[in-house]
Formats: sequence, C-alpha cells, structure tokens
Amino acid sequence: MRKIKIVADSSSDVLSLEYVSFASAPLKIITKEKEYVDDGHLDVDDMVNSLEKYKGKSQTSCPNAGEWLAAFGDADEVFCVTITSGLSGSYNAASVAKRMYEENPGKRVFVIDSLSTGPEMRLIIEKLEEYIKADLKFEEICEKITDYQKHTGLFFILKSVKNLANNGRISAIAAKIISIAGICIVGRASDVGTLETSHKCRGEARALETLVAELQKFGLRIGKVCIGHCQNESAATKLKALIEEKFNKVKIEIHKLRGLCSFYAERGGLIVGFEKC
Ligand code: X90
Repeated sequence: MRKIKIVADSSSDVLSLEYVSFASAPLKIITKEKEYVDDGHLDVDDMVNSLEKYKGKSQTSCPNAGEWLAAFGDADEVFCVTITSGLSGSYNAASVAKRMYEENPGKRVFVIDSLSTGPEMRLIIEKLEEYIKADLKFEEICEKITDYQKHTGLFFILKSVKNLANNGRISAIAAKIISIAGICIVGRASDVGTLETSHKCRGEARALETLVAELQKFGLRIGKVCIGHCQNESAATKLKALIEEKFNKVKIEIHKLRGLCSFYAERGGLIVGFEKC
C-alpha cells in the first residue's frame, strides 16, 4: 500500500481531514514579547485581542525546509500546498524539502503554489482529498489539481491593513487610504499571487454587495464557496445569504480563520475562496 499524505502550511486554516492523512506546517507570528505558533493549540481570538493592544513591531515567518520535511513524515506520495510565493518564502522552502525528500528512493512530492491563501487553499486541499479518495494515480492528480487551480479564485474584505503594510506586503499608499475610519477594502489575489485592491467601500454592507458583484464578474456560478472570517461571523453569515440569493446552486461553508490569516486579515476581515466557471 502506498502511503499518501496531504501537507499544507497553516495559512490554509486546515488542521485535519476526514479521509486522508494530513499535516499542517505552522507559520509563526512573532512580536518582541511573544511567539505565536499557528498550530492547533493556538487561541486565535486571544492572539488577535492581544495584538490589538500591542504597539511594538510584529512579523511572521514561514516553515523552513526542515519543518516541511518533518510534516512529510514517511509518506510515499506527498501533495504539498503552500501560501502564495508572491508574498511568502513558504513555497521555496517546500521546494527545497521536496528535493531533499526525493533523494530517498520511491518518494514523490508535488508542491503546489496556491498563488493564494486561506479559503482557496482549503478548496485545493478538499479537491486533492477527493482525487485521493477516488484512487487516482499520482501523475493524474498532479495534472488535475493544476487544472483545478485555474478554476478557483480568492477575494477579501479588509477593515485594516496595518499588519500587511508594516510587513511590506501592501503599499504604504494603500494602507493610508484604508486607515480612514469605516472604509473597507475589497480586493482579490492577482494571477501572480499578490494582493490586488479593487474597491474602497464606505461601510461593511456596501463592501459585501461589491464582493458579491465581483464574485459574479469573476465567474462564480455553481460550485463551492468557502468563507473565512476573523471575529466577524455576522458578516460571513450575511455574505452567505447574499450569495445564496443570487446563486441557488452554490454550496457555502463558513470557518474561523486561524493564526496567520487572522494576523493579516485583522479583526473584521473576510477571505473568500470560490470555484469559477
Ligand atoms: O512568510 C510569511 O511570513 C507569510 C507572509 C504572508 C503574507 C500575506 C498573507 C495575507 C493573508 C490577507 C488577505 C488575502 C490576500 C491574498 C493575496 C494572495 C490575508
């Protein structure tokens, strides 16, 4: 029996799977006072609340090659999903780990640069699980998942981009615009895996409507939507209702963002992965 495993960094918000062996390689959120490891033990709400009071510098770090290797365990075939290489070194580190791991005879690793994060990674992981359950061959899964990625996308609504700006992941100008109280930014993961901000909306209700219109414009029709939120269950529920009103065949799932995504999306933020035609 070949041992198959899905592995992802913790930006995927996935901690375990029902049918397939899974491991999460944690990113870390680091302040001068504390290091938060984004694993199953992290109290995300407590971290978000403490970081809001904390005035010093904070940063994040991705898993290194050794940590990725540990996550691969002893599997024969590994499907490894990373946060976008456009914003993180996670993909590079996983690629180094792949080369090392494949020096062992019979071991194979397919590293997938999600060009995205959170909920879109979850869609990719769930699709991999489906393929593995259907007993597809390694090569076939690699091909199919590469194609599936062309049919998924990611949007977000952010109320603050302080942590993104402080860590150089968004321009200082964009950060200034959004710092005006009550402004929400609606944007998406670009085709090269960077943040593309497209709308500034006054108030959450407008932002939600804008997001639904964008989802439609970018090809949401049927299929799955995955909504991750940082302490904003009410907006996630409203968004679900708005989407259901427009698209009656869409299957929507809501979850709480874990540590890495919560750090960057900040309180009130929503990240939405979707399948497009
Ligand atoms: O390597 C590291 O330290 C991790 C760096 C991650 C940087 C950005 C994470 C963004 C998360 C923000 C909204 C979604 C944006 C998607 C863009 C591709 C959440």
